Amino acid sequence: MTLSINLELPNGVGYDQPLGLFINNEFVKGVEGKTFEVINPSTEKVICSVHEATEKDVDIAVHAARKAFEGEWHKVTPAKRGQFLCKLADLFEENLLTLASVEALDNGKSVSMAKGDVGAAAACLRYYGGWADKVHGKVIDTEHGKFNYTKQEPIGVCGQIIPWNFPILMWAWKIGPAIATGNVVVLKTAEQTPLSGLVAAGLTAKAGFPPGVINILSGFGKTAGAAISSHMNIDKVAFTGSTVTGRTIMKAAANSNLKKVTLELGGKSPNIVFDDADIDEAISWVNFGIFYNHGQCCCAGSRIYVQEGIYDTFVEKFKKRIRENVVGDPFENETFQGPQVSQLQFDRIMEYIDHGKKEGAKIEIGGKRHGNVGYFIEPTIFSNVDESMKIMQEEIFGPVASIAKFKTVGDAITLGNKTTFGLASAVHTKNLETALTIANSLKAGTVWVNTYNALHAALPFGGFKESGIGRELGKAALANYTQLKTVSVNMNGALF
Ligand code: TXE
Repeated sequence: MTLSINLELPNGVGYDQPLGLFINNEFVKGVEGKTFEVINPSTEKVICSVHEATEKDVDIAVHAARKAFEGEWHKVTPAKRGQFLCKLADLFEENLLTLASVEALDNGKSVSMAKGDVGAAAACLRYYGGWADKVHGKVIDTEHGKFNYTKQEPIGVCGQIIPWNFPILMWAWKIGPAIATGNVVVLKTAEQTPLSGLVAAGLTAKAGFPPGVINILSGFGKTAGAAISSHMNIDKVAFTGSTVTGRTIMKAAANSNLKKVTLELGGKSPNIVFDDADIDEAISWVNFGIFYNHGQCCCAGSRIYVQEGIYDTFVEKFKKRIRENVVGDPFENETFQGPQVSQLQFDRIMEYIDHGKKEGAKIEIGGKRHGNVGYFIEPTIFSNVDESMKIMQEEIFGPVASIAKFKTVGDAITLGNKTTFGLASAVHTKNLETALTIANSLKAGTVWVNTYNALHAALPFGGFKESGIGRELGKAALANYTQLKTVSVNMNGALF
């Protein structure tokens, strides 16, 4: 099979899609010669096949990365690393429409939403480009005749495993802080969505990164992913995906070389609306919180709690609002919701919907497949739910909201925290005291007030409880990719 093909997309964008594994700044075939098909979730048809990385390819990529880390990359100044990242950000922006269109084709999100992802990915790369020469240690005084200082050193070869819900954005979230701090990476994209990551790989070579610094592999979790998490020559693994796989990766890290682990996992985030909120604004945020990206967000506001005084009005208005969410072709301008990413995800979500019905929850709207081609699901709302139900406890990762009533601030806090997850949350109210009481009481890595999905490259993002370990974005993410060295100098020669 060839190493690239020319693709013409429904919106007229034509481009060369790389198909190989990106190792040492070159696209290559996998050692075992395997390939796998990439499916368009809107049409269920094959887009193309890409080369598949197996354990041996992971090994080759790790070797290339190690060589770069110990060699040329080590000598590149922090300022230069920052320039490479900023150049890459420029290239993302220059290729914004192409990258967004590839994302729409492969993932199913609308081109307009995907443009937002590519813009945010460029902003993230540029943000970390800015940090590259500002990561410093400290001088620590202890006593006369001693000189102590700390250094923040890169960890080394970082394995990175990303999911399919935000392919290009997760690529940037992982690569930005790792490269800014002087590491090298072997990144595996998700098997459902390898295409944009390969286009971006080609851009890294154009941005001037030396060979071996950024390596991008297409492959499956149980083979390439497992090889990364158990590799003896990878110093750190960073993962975004399901909690189940997060546990597997942590075990593999423990059982191999105790590589450092950071995890960004699932969620079941509460979105709490008080009687005094601006109801129309709150509905817009609640709608965006759960139905954005077809519900395929780790921070999706899937548990909606509405105070009793406005509950009935809220449900009616919310249903009306949802009817305006255009479900359909990602290449149409007005589309808000495209297909789910795969047949497997479609089936999982439909099973949850069935389960909700069997458990006695009431479908207010939706609940069925949309159309008969592609993995489209109607935006769905369940009411009459309680905390014991599976649909209130497990991450559905689809366009399915559950809505329940509460009475007091105390009830809202208790309900909001009734989950093993702790990624995100939100509160809608005009009362500052209520907002801050909720913000201080919810056990979640992010609390949004009168907004939702308000992510920014400068704002740390990550989970309490079973939603993860470590933080992405912001200055906080730099700590995921540095290790502290303490140097203590004895300046008077004496033993004591
Ligand atoms: O996830 P996996 P799946 C949640 C969401 C979804 C569920 C299942 O609830 O319904 O996970 O999705 C790689 N060793 N999220 O099955 O398995 C895999 O190849 C190493 C939440 O797609 O976690 C892919 O690159 N790697 C989420 C990545 O892990 C392995 C985003 C994610 O796949 C591996 C996606 C293994 N043994 C799903 N097995 C979020 N937090 O945003 C798989 N992988």
